Amino acid sequence: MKKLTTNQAVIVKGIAGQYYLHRYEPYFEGVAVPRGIFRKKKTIPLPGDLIEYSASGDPDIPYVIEKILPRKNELKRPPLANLDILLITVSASLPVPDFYLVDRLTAYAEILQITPFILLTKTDIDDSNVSEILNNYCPAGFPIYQLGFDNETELLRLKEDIKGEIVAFAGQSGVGKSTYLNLLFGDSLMETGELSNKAGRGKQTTRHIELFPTGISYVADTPGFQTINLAESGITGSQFADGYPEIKRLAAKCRFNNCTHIQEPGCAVLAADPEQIHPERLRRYQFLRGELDSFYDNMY
Ligand SMILES: Nc1nc2c(ncn2[C@@H]2O[C@H](COP(=O)(O)OP(=O)(O)O)[C@@H](O)[C@H]2O)c(=O)[nH]1
Ligand SMILES: [Mg+2]
Ligand SMILES: [Zn+2]
Repeated sequence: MKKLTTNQAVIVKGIAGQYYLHRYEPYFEGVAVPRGIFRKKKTIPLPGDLIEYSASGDPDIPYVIEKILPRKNELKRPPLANLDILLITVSASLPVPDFYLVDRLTAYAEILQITPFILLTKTDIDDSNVSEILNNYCPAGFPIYQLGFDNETELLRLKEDIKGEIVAFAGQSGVGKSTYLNLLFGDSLMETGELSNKAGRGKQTTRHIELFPTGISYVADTPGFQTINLAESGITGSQFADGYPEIKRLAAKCRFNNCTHIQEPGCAVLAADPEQIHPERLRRYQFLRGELDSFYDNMY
């Protein structure tokens, strides 16, 4: 995340037109309403937005959002701006890894300029799948963390690498998202209860996304990334291919510059070694690409 100055903050939550601002350095917390101009322009502030604020003079709502800084990315579902890192959680034991889901999530993240981290959990229970997962995702260059209840070092390395960033968990149910959320931030998540109560303003039934300042980073309390529909997100076939760093690297050498890497002659991706792109990851890419291309073909 960008370093903030003293008139800037992060929106951590918005309820009924009021926005909860936070900054670590120097520490700041406050409630704000946007200037009228946003309403006219139909710009809706989102959690994760970096904003500039000023004092309003109103003791109930002491701040005004003057400006939303340019967004690095904007997610529709869940509604969130400027996500830096997606913590894609995969179990080395049970549940059996859903490689298609991991591929869709990594591609989605890459396309939106979110860094995909692979959190490989339960390595203390079973490490027989570890090398397969590493072989699939190392060629892409994604940071991978081998986590287990016996591996404190790797957890500390992860903690260090998410410092100052806006992060969210993703992955199948049962892989350890809640477990590692607590292992990473447990104590500080308790403390943020105070901020969220203040933000609660009585009974709140509608679903909203909230970023928790964890003392280290901001973590989204979203269950929204257990699945991702690429076509629904408006991602095209060629964008999808660019979501694979190892394909992107090789594609420059394909004979055709619109190569889909499915069956073209002179395709450098099809000709690559298993260390450059894992054969199963390539096969899954081809399946997902075919699915995406036929979705768009059928639309017109
Ligand atoms: N041994 C071991 N168990 C784990 C690990 N991560 C998660 N678990 C267990 O797996 C189960 C599901 O974890 P949970 O965090 O609820 O998964 P979620 O559905 O992704 O939030 C729980 O019983 C956890 O204790 C791990 O690294 N090692
Ligand atoms: Mg959970
Ligand atoms: Zn190709």
